[in-house]
Amino acid sequence: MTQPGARVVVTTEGPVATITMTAPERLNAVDPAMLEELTAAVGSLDADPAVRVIAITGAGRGFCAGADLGAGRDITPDNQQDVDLSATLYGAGRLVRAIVTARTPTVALVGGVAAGAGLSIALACDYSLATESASFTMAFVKIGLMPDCGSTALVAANIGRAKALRMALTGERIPAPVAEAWGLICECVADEAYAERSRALLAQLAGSAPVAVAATSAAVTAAVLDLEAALAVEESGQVALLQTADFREGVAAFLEKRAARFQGH
Ligand code: LHQ
Repeated sequence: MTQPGARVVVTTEGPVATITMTAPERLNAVDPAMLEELTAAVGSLDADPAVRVIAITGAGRGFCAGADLGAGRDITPDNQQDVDLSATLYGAGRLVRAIVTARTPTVALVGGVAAGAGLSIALACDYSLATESASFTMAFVKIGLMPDCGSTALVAANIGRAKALRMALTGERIPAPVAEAWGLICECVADEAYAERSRALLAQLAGSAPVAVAATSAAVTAAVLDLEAALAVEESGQVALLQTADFREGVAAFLEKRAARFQGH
């Protein structure tokens, strides 16, 4: 168990390890330090043979609202904001890569909204279980960005190009029951059944043959997902978009709770 007050809390119960993103006041939006801790936690749990399943979840009413759009805002001049979010961009890419390549089965337990990088974290896992009241959004378009953190590939691999473009171009919030029907996530359960279903699923995966499970996940992933190609295209595109006035306007509009006025530069 990590120290109290930590933004990333790791608990283990027998063979089941749970990583909890813990910034509930911002729906667990992630900053570079959290991303580094999350990646390190996935790596060390994956290397521990006593751990047979890794769950990733969020504290409070959200799963993860993506990059922390307020990170460093008060302490860095405006023209440094891009630098800060680039660190988030690459840090989130490393986390998604660590989850996708983990040999231990990974489960996203999604009890609330998953947005931007939060959506990628959920979809990177081998299994995504959500409550009926959870929701999923690519969000990026609303702040003048393109999807990143592998989501161009992760989303399209699950639901196809048409619905992936629908999510990417509208930023609409997809309710968990619809996400399940589309194949975006593995399973959606009634809120009151979520705790029990989570326990049963984690117990089942923890009892599966570890080498077979690792081979299965790697094979299915290899068949449908070129994560490295997606990350390369996304990261070069996003680094350019982080320099735009439209991105700065998008973030300012979100933080000021108003509609963005994009100008195309
Ligand atoms: C937040 C956030 C947030 C800070 C809610 N940050 N505070 C990485 C880096 C580099 C390049 C770009 O790409 C990336 C990856 C990304 O993830 S970019 C995408 C970043 N995420 C977003 O754009 C999503 C922003 N959030 C939202 O659109 C909404 O909050 C959602 C739809 C997630 C939830 O809406 P509601 O349920 O209505 O909640 P809310 O908006 O009222 O948020 C609750 C609080 O959380 C609120 O703070 P307040 O003090 O007013 O209670 C928000 O400001 C805060 N929050 N997301 N990403």
